[in-house]
Amino acid sequence: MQQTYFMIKPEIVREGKHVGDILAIANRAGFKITGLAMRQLDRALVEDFYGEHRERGFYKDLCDYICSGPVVTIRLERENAVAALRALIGATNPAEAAVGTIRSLYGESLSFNAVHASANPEDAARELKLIFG
Ligand code: 3AN
Repeated sequence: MQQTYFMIKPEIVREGKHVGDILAIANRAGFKITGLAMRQLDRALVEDFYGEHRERGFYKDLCDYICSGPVVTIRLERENAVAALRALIGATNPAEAAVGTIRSLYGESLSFNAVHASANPEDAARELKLIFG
């Protein structure tokens, strides 16, 4: 079994309508939810979380956005969890995400793309430690 980090971003939480649907999609795909919390993340944690993007033009806006309201933090477990969850959420840009993926269903744009999922097993371990301790 492998673990990965999944996060429902602020605009979805603020709207309050699709959190359950998104969790259900993960459960239907065979993921077990082993950690779950709705949290306002603090700025320093978010800057660390997205540290690999520090030099990118969108870094400040990305951190502002993730800190703009509560997110849902989720630890998921499944065989091949990291790759399976990346496939389930779809491409970073919802306009390019395959039909039926979470970002194609609920993402608005590249900047507001509904959810985050760890990109690789090393990131999953780092992100789970940052978020769940
Ligand atoms: P992913 O979330 O698919 O792993 P990353 O790690 O490349 O994608 O980007 C992290 C987050 O930064 C994305 N979820 C998205 O919200 C934002 N982002 C990525 N690229 C851009 C961009 N060119 N312009 C604005 N926001 C971006």
